[in-house]
Amino acid sequence: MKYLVLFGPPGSGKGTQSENIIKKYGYAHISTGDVLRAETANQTPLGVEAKKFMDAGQLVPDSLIIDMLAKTMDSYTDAKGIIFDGFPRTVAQAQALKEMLGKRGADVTVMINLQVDNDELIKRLLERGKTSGRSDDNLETIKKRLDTYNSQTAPVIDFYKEDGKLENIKGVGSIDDIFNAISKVIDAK
Ligand code: B4P
Repeated sequence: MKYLVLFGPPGSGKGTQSENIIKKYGYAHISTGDVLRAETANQTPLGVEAKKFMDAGQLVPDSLIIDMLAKTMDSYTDAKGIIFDGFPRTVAQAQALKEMLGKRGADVTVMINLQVDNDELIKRLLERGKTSGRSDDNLETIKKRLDTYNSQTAPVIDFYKEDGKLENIKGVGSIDDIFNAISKVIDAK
């Protein structure tokens, strides 16, 4: 089974490209953002707690996310592959994922890092915010998310670089061209 980490700053296209990977490769998909939004919509205790952080442009605490991910992953034992979309977002989450997979005798196959500059990210998120109903639909929250990304999430890149799993892909240009670049990386693994 392949274990794909799809990584990048807010608005880099993780969700968009995950849809393409699912269509072409039939992999299972775990988006921590989607799971959190569903928990929030259903007003579960986790959702109520998570909403406070998401509304403030902050990360949801590692302990909540790691428990949630372990439960979700256990339901995908027969998949050809799993896409981790938006996870890990901290070095502690990356370490927890390595442990979880290690218990299955497995490891991350590749970490795909979508590289997009700040101006483009802000433009995309403001545009998405017009219809998404997400909390990051305004410049203030978007800037907080980008700060959080730079301070807490970007260090995850070095974790995977040192582990020999990092593949950088330019995340600007047509969605199809970016997907072709991602496909080449997946096919090579
Ligand atoms: P997520 O749901 O992961 O979403 P995201 O980072 O905002 O966006 P993504 O990169 O998927 O971009 P998209 O494809 O939509 O996170 C939401 C929140 O959940 C976080 O803030 C955090 O609080 C919480 N959370 C999630 N996981 C967590 C974790 N592990 N730990 C702690 N907290 C966690 O693309 C954006 C827009 O750009 C779209 O409108 C799309 O159409 C457009 N677009 C995409 N590709 C394009 C291209 N090539 N050109 C032009 N536009 C493009």
